[in-house]
Amino acid sequence: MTLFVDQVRISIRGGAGGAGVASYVRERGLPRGKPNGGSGGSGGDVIIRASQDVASLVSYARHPHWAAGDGTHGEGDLRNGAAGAEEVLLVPLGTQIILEDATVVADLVKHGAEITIARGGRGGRGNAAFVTPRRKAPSFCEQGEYGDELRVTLELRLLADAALIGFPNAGKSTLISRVSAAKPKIADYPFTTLTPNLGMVRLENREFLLADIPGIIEGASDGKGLGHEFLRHVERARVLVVLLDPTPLQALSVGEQYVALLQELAGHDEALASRTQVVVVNKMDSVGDPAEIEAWAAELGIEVHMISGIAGTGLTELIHVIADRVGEHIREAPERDGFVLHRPLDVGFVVEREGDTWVVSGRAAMRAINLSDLTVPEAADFAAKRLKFAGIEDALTEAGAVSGDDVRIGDVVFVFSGDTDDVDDEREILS
Ligand SMILES: Nc1nc2c(ncn2[C@@H]2O[C@H](COP(=O)(O)OP(=O)(O)OP(=O)(O)O)[C@@H](O)[C@H]2O)c(=O)[nH]1
Ligand SMILES: [Mg+2]
Repeated sequence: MTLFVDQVRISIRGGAGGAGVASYVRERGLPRGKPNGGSGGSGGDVIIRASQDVASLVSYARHPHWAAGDGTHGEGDLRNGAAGAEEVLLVPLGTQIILEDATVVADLVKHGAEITIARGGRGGRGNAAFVTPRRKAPSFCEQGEYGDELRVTLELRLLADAALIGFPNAGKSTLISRVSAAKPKIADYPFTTLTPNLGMVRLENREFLLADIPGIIEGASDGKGLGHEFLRHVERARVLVVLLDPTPLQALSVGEQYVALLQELAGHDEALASRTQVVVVNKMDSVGDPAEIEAWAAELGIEVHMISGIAGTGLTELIHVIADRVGEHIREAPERDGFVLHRPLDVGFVVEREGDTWVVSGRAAMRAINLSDLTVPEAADFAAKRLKFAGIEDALTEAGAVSGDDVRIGDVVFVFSGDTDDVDDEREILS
């Protein structure tokens, strides 16, 4: 049995940035030469990319944790650390990426479409980067930043050209096995097919991708049976092939099956009810009465194709009809558009009150205090300037903080003073 996974939750971490270093040129006779501490390398990003060479999400079900490489630390002599390797997760075409708050951030439809889902942390700067005319020998440096960490759900929605829709036992799997190389299980009990089968149908240099999904029953769109879970795979099919079964294997007549199937499709997604259809009555080798079926079709004003999957009658004509409808659809809408949302990078901060303490969180706040040793006065002074530069000092004042209040950022607690010097002279290194 081939394992088919169409929804999987994974956790992802961008690489951590390497730390900067504080070091000094060694010169004879001088205790401390010029600062020459290099910066840490940035952490690698995690990228999710669609690839036509990947057929399922099964490898992610087996391996749900992914991380990009960490940057290495800076060294003396102005040597910067190396950047961490990026991690690229290849997924099948038609994969959607969904955040924990249910936002769909990407729908990767085309080969090569990608999203940077987790950014690596910035490398910390070495002390050489903090030299200014007023600060000739900084003794502090930055730590590396952590990379983004998140959980996402990958959800596959097949991109078949045509999809077979029918009640269990209608003969969907038999049909796909006759017109393509797909080899699904076939049996006369309902829900023989448990996961979708895909088959490439080729005839006289025409071709289209056909999907066979588990049978749909009444109430499927409310979650009954198996079909519901798989309806998402017909959402993007250009053409729906509605397969009806006239034999006593079905409790409903052909006409009733048709009505019920359309109801389930509409219940799942209104747009599905108006999708191009090819209506087929199968098993005409058995009990079907062509005159009766013709009369029913005429009454509804639809075209019906009568075939026998087992005997193979009517199949060539049916394939041409499906290929025609698929072709028309492709001319109208050549590309199925995916998308990638460009989320603004989370660089902000939030000020909250916790008892007597002001708590500031967010990336900008962590950046401000991301120095190697805040007990060094010049480092603490620099952190204060950064808080001002990032607008955090103003935000605290606005929130009601006064000199002497405790402010906590991450693990660091300090006393608010709100009177930091002007920061204009260091704009570049404060960011
Ligand atoms: N007489 C007749 N029987 C058929 C024909 N096509 C399929 N069958 C029979 O109908 C039964 C169900 O066939 P499947 O192809 O497994 O049906 P399915 O629609 O895939 O069923 P599920 O996977 O359960 O949804 C089997 O016993 C088939 O042999 C046909 O053209 N004529
Ligand atoms: Mg089947």
